[in-house]
Amino acid sequence: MTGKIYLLNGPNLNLLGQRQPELYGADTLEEIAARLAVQAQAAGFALRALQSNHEGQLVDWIQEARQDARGIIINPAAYSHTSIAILDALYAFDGPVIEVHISDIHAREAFRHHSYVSARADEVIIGQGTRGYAMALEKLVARLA
Ligand code: CA2
Repeated sequence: MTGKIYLLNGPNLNLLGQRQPELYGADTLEEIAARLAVQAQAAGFALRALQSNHEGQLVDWIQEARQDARGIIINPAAYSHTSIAILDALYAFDGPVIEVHISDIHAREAFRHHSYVSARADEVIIGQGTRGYAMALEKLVARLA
């Protein structure tokens, strides 16, 4: 097994571990990405971990992934609930896509219940806290095996 896996995180997730730990846990995004890089390497993959607060930047990275990555793990954050652009970019990507939400979006406000991205995601992990990212990587690696 070889190749690259993209870990994409959307708006405000750069604040993980700094605020709202009751909702999103105490781990920083850097800690999560470092753990996932080790887990990916053990499975024979390189991890490219990226975060942006900007929708177009996320679209650009998903387009880069078409040539550069075997699979994508994405937490689109608030763009999950609004972004057809991110959904369309993911439709242009051929590999497996796993969507992660740290919190249980179905137990929160009604506007968080629907994710546009889920229409393209091969699997969606919701409400498992930050360990949802490790679960997503496990599922992605299994699909790439
Ligand atoms: O549960 C998730 O992972 C979400 O994708 C997180 C998004 C939210 O808009 C989605 O509905 C569900 C928000 C991410 C904000 O992250 C913060 C982390 C720490 C402090 C403040 C915001």
